[in-house]
Amino acid sequence: MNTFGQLFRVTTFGESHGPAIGCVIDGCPPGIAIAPEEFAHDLSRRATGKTRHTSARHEADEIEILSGVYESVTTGTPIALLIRNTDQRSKDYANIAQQFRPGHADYTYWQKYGIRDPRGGGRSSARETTMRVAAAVIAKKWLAERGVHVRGHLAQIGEVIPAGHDWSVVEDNPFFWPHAAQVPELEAYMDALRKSGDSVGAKVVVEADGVPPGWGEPIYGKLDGELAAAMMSINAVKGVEIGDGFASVAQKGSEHRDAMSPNGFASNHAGGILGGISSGQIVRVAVAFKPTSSLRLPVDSVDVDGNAIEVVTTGRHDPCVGIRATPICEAMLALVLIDQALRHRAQCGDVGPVHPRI
Ligand code: EPS
Repeated sequence: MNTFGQLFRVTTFGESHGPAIGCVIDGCPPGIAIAPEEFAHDLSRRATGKTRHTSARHEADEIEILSGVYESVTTGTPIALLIRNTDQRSKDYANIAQQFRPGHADYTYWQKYGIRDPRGGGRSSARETTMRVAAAVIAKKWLAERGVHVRGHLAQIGEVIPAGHDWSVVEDNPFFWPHAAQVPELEAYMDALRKSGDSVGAKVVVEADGVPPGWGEPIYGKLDGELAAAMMSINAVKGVEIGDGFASVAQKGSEHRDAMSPNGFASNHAGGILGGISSGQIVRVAVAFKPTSSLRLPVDSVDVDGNAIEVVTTGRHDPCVGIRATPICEAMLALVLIDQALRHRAQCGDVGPVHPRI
């Protein structure tokens, strides 16, 4: 399955070292103004090669709009977006073409299909997430026209957590970190990690403001259920929390419930979702990324013939793929929201709530 969404359907295609990656968006509303240059900002936020803390691969990530847009406005017909790969170094993968990297998808792809494209991780590469971000540029635009805004930040790298929270600094540092004073500490942490040859996990928090009450479908199309599936579909994701998430386990009901008054909700433990439907509060999602498995540190493994071997991965790998993941999680949040908004409009006739909101 390479398609996501029911009414705003995004199909991505392509491999990391193939000639190109791309997507087709079917069901996009007509009339959204979108020019090729509007993709650059989010694509660059996600891209490799921008700082020493991410993979050194340099891709221009230039979007070609092949269809569905006329005179910079969406027409309602399928939108095809293409990005040509230009900086593949497939020889980096020659040694591991017949080997399995412990912790990597190359073993499971091989078992499932009997064949795999080992170059750059093929389809399982983080390169695929480029097209999610591209598709979400259009979704974000449609949502913004309806007062819905999506943003995110990094909330943990390894054992380091933010010592403060200021949204205004998130876009000014290479880590999407919400506390500027810690950036030198993170730089030193990542430099030491990179030198050691190891990798580390990370947590991203994304939120959507302005979502009206009513988006999300009971029972199987729950907003939180679809958000979990969307985030889990990103490579390297191992956990998703909505609102207080796993911390809810230790809470009492009297603490977890969000008191209501004519002035609104007193708190937001629920993460803006009740019964799978948006409550009108900020929708908040936390996403856990595992440490990258492509390491130059040797590890025991097997080859395709079942022989015991020692694997060493060379190449330009991210020591913490979560560092680039904030725009990807934002993209999946936007794609879920536009799809749910269109589904709500299809059934209920409008994107807004039925009753005045509290
Ligand atoms: C990736 C490995 C690296 C990264 C790549 C994701 O690929 P390569 O070995 O070809 O340099 O550069 O990320 C991207 C190219 C991208 O655009 O995100 C992996 O194994 O997932």
